[in-house]
Amino acid sequence: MNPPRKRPNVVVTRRLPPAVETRMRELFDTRLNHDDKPMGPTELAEAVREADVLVPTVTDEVDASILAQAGPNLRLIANFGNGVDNIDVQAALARGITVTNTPGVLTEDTADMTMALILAVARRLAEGARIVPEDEWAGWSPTWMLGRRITGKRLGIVGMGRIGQALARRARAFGLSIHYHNRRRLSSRTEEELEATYWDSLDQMLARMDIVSVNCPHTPATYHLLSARRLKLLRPDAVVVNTARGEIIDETALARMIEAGELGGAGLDVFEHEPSVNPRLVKLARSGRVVLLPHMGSATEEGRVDMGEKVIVNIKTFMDGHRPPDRVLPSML
Ligand code: 8YV
Repeated sequence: MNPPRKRPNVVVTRRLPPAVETRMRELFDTRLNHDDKPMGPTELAEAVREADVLVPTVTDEVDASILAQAGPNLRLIANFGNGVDNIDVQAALARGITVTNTPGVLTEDTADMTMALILAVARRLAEGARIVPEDEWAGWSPTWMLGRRITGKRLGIVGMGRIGQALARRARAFGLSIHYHNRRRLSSRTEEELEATYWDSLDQMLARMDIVSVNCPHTPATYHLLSARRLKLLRPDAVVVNTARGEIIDETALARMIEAGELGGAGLDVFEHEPSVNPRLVKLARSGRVVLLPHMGSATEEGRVDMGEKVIVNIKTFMDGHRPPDRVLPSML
């Protein structure tokens, strides 16, 4: 008889929904982070030394120096999240560590939030929502709190993966015309279905859009993709929305241009140095031309449970000796 297989030692770096934590404890020898404090380099190094499987989130910087301290048992990093820019995937793969993520289950929620930010900036939702509770409403006026119409405007989507396409579907329903730039052009069938126009040149697309939404992953190739030079190509009343990663936009250049009236505004859910936010953007948010959210694009109860389920399936499949469904491959980086 084979000896019973040892349950894997799984270290989870943040609190997850109770149903997910309970199931993980049933299946694995799971170490939870009860006080939910983000782990610093010392705690992360300790976690990778002891774990067979690490379950990090966007708040964990699993870089090459952390991975260099991994113990011989660390075989899988099952990221609780879609983006894997918090992990040095190349360094992990070089050490024979498999990396997985949670694609698909946060697509609709993130696309909803992107659409909400487009509306919030164009129709001044955040400003308006402050006025009644702060007792500042003197009554209706025909010339007060005027935003900009959405219908008939051009939306340029930078990164037409799952989330970009889900956004395109929503935006069509709001009467926007859809334009996109992507590493790979979509099939003509999908383009027709989304009524989307492909731009091979990002620069040319940017110069013609009323609203630009960033929906690509953060990789070395997309770092500051919306650079100061590219932001200058935008129309002076254009709005920029980002629910992907802060690093994709040069935030300082963005803030400078909005301050100078060279851009219409921005709606941002993600920032380069989370949780700190560029003070110039914060100041602009007080004046109303910028709407800032604390990285809550995928924050729904259902989404978090689905993400947890994906993490569990990835770990279980891997531990059973099979290829986990959501492996991150070098070609995706
Ligand atoms: C998640 C995200 O909340 O999955 C992603 O890439 O940006 C977020 O929506 C976060 O990553 C969880 O780790």
